[in-house]
Amino acid sequence: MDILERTRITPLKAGFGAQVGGVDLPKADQAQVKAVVDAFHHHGAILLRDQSMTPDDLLSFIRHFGEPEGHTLQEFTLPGYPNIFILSNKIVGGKPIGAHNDGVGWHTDYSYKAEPVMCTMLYAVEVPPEGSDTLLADCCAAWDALSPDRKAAIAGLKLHHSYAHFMRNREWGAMELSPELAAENPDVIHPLVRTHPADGRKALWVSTGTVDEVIGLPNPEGLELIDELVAWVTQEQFVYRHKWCVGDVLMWDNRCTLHTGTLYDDTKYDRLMHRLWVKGDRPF
Ligand SMILES: O=C(O)CCC(=O)C(=O)O
Ligand SMILES: [Fe+2]
Repeated sequence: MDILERTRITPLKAGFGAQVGGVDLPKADQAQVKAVVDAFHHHGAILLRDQSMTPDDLLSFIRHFGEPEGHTLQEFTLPGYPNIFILSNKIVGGKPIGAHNDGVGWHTDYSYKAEPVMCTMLYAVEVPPEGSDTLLADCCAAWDALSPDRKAAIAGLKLHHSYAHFMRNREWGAMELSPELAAENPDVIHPLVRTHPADGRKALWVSTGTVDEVIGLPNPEGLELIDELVAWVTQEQFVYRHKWCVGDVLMWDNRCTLHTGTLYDDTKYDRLMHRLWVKGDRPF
């Protein structure tokens, strides 16, 4: 059987994302892994269901995409695994084991860094039977759908991103940065329209949370433009809604997507995800 027969690729939604079937990740051969990595770089997101991955399996697999990135808040990493971050509402021994509701609100990961993470992987260990979906927006389709005039008007804009601004204003766990975190996370400027290095496709790379200014466009107009563009990118026609099952591996390409978590009834249900990041390049 050739690689195409063994590895079934179907879109997550028309024109976006790829569900890859027929692959058992810890046992995958080189050709299968290459097909999975290629699908990732060209489709914006990939999903593999029914996986059974130890922390070491997750780390070996993610290395096919690049070098794992460390996490900003080390207190929520898996003991012994600084590159595996825990998203959870669970409390063990009186202490939260992970970050809860961390990704609620449209954003792209690590956008407050000069080299934001290229890829985010979530592996579902425990999922609520309802709620907690993860939504991915296709920033390339959103860019392509703009009129030529609108594209020309916004093409050269640059955004100011600030971790301090994000942490001060977020809905859950708002805080002022410690002097150490502030020193590790200076503000950065990124283009609004980002080019994908795999094939040159353009993405409308807007975000909420870390963006506090459009360079050269004073507030409130700057932030009004951001709100308008985020509303454009996150229209239903550009969004894939992922409903979680235990064993799902979902990976998205932060160079061309926005994502958000959603709430769930955390008084009734537990959620536990392992998150891994892959280092990225400076956006252009
Ligand atoms: O929990 C989720 O569904 C999304 C979390 C998120 O934004 C992230 O891990 O980067
Ligand atoms: Fe995120």
